[in-house]
Amino acid sequence: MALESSVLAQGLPIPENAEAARRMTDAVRAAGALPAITAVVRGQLALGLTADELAHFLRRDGVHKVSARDLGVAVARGFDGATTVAASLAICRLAQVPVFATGGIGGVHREPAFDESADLLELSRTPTIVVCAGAKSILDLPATLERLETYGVPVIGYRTDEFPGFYTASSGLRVPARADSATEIVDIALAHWTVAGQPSALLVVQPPPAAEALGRELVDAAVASAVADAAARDIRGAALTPHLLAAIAQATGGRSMRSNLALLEANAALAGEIASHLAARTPEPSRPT
Ligand code: PSU
Ligand code: MN
Repeated sequence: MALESSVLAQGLPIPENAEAARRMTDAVRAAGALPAITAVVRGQLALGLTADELAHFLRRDGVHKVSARDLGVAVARGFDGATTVAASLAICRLAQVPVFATGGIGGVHREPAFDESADLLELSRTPTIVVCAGAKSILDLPATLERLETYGVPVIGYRTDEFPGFYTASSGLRVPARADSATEIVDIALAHWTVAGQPSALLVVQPPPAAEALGRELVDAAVASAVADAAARDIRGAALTPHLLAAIAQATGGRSMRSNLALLEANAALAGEIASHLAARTPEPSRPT
């Protein structure tokens, strides 16, 4: 199963990014699955990093943020690139990786400027189970859910009826379906792909661990000031998401970061469990002779 690298190189500060990488990969292994971090390493698409490569990405000097549209440029120019959910899903599609975990997906941004993450488009065309804690309330969550419906992406609440708001368990929005076990999730994914013939991802949303979740008022206030600050400085495009994340970490006195680390670990653990169940249900891929 796959993990992204943009959250490590752009989403979290040093040294918490190293803690995130360690906790996620340990959680996947503890669930009996094999973690592989996606990236572009000196122009090569990578599924799994060596210890040296990971250390370089965690130091992040000269590491570009790479979305799906940037993969060709990064390969042709020989860049090092940390892959967003969108670019990581493109790699999952190429390598037929069936399970992927992240913290929060990108989505439809709030006003003032139109901005919609390519994560949504790649979810529409990648048959991979994606485990996340919903999308951050830096985004327009109702519009993000509507877009997921348009794109044919099932949203499955893991032990919840609500779409989580990343740092918070509740967003006030209901999910269209719920599952209470990894086997139920695997059943739905196999039915979605093989019986219904759908080409899209299955988005599994899990609330952040209760002990580290933040209150909705705290998050709403931090988000409002982060969004206003980004608008005042006219920050747009690929720089917007990393800027908002850093502003929220500052506004919550680092509490958002503790919850970010805890939910990354929990999502990796659930994805590892799903990958183990899926492997037990599907035949071994045929190996070239
Ligand atoms: N959510 C997080 N941390 C992150 C991201 C999302 O909690 O670092 C990253 C992911 O890699 C996601 C990307 O795919 O931000 C979305 O960026 P954009 O909005 O530019 O598509
Ligand atoms: Mn964008």
